[in-house]
Amino acid sequence: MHKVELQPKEYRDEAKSFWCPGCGHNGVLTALLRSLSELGVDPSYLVNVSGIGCSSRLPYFVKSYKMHTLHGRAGPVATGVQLARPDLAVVVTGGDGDGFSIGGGHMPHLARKNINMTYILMDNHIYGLTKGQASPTSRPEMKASTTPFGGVEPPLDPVLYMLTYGATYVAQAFSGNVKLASQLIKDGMEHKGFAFINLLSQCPTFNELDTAKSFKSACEQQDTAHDVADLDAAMHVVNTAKQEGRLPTGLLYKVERPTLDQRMAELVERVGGHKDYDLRKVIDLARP
Ligand SMILES: Cc1ncc(C[n+]2csc(CCOP(=O)(O)OP(=O)(O)O)c2C)c(N)n1
Ligand code: SF4
Repeated sequence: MHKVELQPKEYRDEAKSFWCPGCGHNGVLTALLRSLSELGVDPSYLVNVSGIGCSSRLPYFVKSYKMHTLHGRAGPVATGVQLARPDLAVVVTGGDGDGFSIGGGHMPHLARKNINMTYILMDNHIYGLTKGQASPTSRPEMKASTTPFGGVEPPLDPVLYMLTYGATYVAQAFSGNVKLASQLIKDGMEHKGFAFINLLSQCPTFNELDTAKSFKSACEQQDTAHDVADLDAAMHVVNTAKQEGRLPTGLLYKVERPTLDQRMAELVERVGGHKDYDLRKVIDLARP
């Protein structure tokens, strides 16, 4: 990674924030800017990709190359960027609806293929930009515009999904805990592989149930240390916390596994591939 020395505020791009006052996404941005500064990431080697939603506006505020793509498609677009230019730092930022509803088909493959990127999910348990519909992480107790009498479906847990999908780095924090959130983003960016960080982020405008206070208290009780390379231990920590109505925070799981770009580079080397390869040989193979 190309290094520079910049203050967190120097990573803030000019676009004026459009988030509501008190929106948890502000904490995610502050944490990300701090992580970039601590790592000394060169903005010209950084690509911030997003989908659609309030959370997906984040790249406008970060000095980097950036792409504001389609709803649920940030992951696949970021995959293309990463495989074409493995020397760049790729960060995806998006919401729970974006990532686990419309984008839910892509998530297992980002993790299983171990694409070298950092995926920051801004989990507010609601669709913010479209004015408050229930999302896949909404708790049934929440009354949303689409569920005025409460929900009839259980929520999914992004962290449990990611552990199952084979992500090599899984962490969670409350976005208001900027110190922990930035530490986890920093570690995630340093990690070679698919790093998933779930940041609980309140939407005071549309979600009256999951407030900054409730997220903070659910995240407050830290779990006892476990072996982060042990998948069963990580699953156990998450399941136990869930049963107790807590949200486990910090680094939950981390292992090293070859990334897709590494495997592809190895394959190219094994078969002696190069950009001047005579394509007529491939055509000859197809001749009857
Ligand atoms: C294909 C498609 N379907 C639906 C929409 C409408 N839409 C815009 S944002 C959004 C959801 C936003 O929720 P989330 O991803 O949780 O982010 P938040 O706004 O809460 O940060 C939806 C459904 C869209 N833009 N494109
Ligand atoms: S609607 Fe909710 S998620 Fe969107 S900016 Fe406002 S507080 Fe944040």
